[in-house]
Amino acid sequence: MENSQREAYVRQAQSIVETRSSPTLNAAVAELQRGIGGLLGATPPLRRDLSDGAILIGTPASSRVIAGIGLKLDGLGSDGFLIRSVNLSGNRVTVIAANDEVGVLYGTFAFLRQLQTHRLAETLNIRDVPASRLRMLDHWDNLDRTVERGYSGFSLWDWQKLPRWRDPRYTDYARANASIGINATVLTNVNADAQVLTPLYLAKVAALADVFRPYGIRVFLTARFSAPLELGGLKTADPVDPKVRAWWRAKSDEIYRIIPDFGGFLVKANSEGQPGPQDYARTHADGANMLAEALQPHGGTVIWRAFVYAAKPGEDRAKQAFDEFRPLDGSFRPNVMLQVKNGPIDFQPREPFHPLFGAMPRTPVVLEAQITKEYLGFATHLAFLGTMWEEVLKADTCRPKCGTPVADTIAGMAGVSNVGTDRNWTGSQFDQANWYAFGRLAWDHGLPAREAAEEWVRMTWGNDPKVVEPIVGMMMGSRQAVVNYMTPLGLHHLMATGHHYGPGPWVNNLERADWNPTYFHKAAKDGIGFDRTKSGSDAVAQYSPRVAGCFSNRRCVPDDYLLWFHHVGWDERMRSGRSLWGELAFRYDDGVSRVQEMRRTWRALQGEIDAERFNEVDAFLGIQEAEARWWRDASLAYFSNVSGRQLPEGVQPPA
Ligand code: GCW
Repeated sequence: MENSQREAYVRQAQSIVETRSSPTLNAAVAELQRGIGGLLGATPPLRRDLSDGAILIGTPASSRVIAGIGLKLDGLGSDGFLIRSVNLSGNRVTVIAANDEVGVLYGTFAFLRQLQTHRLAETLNIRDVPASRLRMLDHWDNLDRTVERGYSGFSLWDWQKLPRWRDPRYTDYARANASIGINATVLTNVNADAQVLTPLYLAKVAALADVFRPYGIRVFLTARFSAPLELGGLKTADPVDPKVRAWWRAKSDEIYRIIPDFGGFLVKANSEGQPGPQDYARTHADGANMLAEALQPHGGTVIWRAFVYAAKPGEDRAKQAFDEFRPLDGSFRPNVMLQVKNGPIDFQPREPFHPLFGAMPRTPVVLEAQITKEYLGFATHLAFLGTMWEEVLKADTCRPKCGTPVADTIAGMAGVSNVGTDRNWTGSQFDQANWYAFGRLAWDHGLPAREAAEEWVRMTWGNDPKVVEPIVGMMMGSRQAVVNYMTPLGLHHLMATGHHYGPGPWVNNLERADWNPTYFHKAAKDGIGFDRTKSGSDAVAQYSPRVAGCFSNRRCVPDDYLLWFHHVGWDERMRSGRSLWGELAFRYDDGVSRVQEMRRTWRALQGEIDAERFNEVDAFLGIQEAEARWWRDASLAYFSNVSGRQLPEGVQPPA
């Protein structure tokens, strides 16, 4: 930073004024002191009185000055905040104000972000309110500390040492989350273990909740539907059985006695082998409502997942969640939310938006995204997901009318966490950006992915345009690179079995038909792609008529979703003028070229970045390039075989 700029910033951060101490306000003060001290080299003292250059933080209840200066706090809700430069008795003061203390904390982090990205204006006038009330991380952490689909070490939750040892990392986790607006965390895997609901574990959960509370983060747990059998010794978990209902009521009373602000339960039921109400011929609504009733007196919420595909064997897997849940709209209790994955299959590099968005007007819907990169190359492949989430948030549902993007249909966002015990938290330097961008987009659904990327780059790698521009560029193109070398043109679920790492489009022998890559690509002599139009599974009919009309129509459907919705002949012409086979080969090869380009861009930054992180990223990009080739070569070799077509000229032959 230039000296003159630094001095200007220092003049704006001379002291901090907090007039009532509380855990959350104290946390805000600590962040300001540490942040400003670290960034500007001068730690502002905490004062009770205002003077020039003070930062005054608080709520109308905590500060008489804030209550008295006519700030417009209505409409900010509990989480929104104002940051204003004001003149108070001749002193230039920055006010960070909110209705609730947690809003002050969010404002504090926003102020620090402006400072760290060198964008702090001399006169501040910021008003910010989150788009959704629920901004949640879902951990798929098991009680033995393994993490399902986790690529960054083990679970942060050290159950054995809890509750008495509170690892300082829990506080840092809470700080990091609060800094991006996350306000809820589900500690345990949706493939749930009932043990977490026992008194032994609940005491540990309560300790974590205590650490997170000042940072505005509420704790949720996953509830195994059969817990009344496993823990309660009952003979059934049937949701209409009075004993079962009483068991859940007592369990929730017990939880709230020790965690008064407990968030509630997240439930995966009747999906991939998990127990659920359908085991007793009841509906998802019966199950969710039973838990909702138990939580309701305490203000808790049931978040029920829509990721199911079991009910009608043989039905296109993409259709099943919609078919099961749409008829239930209106039958859930008010404290039930429905959590829907961004797309209808399963966190693929690209999917069209899930048809349930906009189709459940009487049910609060939470958009579930996967931050951990199960299908995008785990921790080593660089794939910035901000662009994926921006794409889904912007997608027009045309429900109830066109001009209604997914963002306007949701009541919250949940991200499957990529956080673990690795020293860098997320398994790679660049995967931190996905945690960051998730939080920022959950807060502001309209934030451009590029902006989230740039903020993160400035705060992580530096503010020099020499660094910012190339790295943002790499990030912005990275997800499309992965799409191209793994599953271009709307292909999906071609990953190797079980672990989902590396190519497996030839796999055709799995226990369930709808786990096989061949089920999804349907490549044969005549062509490739899943016909989901009327002549096929008719999954398109689940979208609004306008959207369905476009996806069904070869002239309207975007190339990106072509083979998701259509079975296309190998020689058919594409928009590019190439044949489908030529286009497929081109895209696979393009995916590899894009990774090579990222590598070159990164190499050119040598010397601008500390050697340790530079070398790690460089090595990871090397892995990504080798594996992009592997994907391209293996996939094209297989499809060339099935189609009986040679690789077009200009595309490198499989090694
Ligand atoms: O993406 C798939 C994963 C499973 C996961 C499941 C789900 C937690 O392969 O590991 O289980 O989705 O979302 O429930």
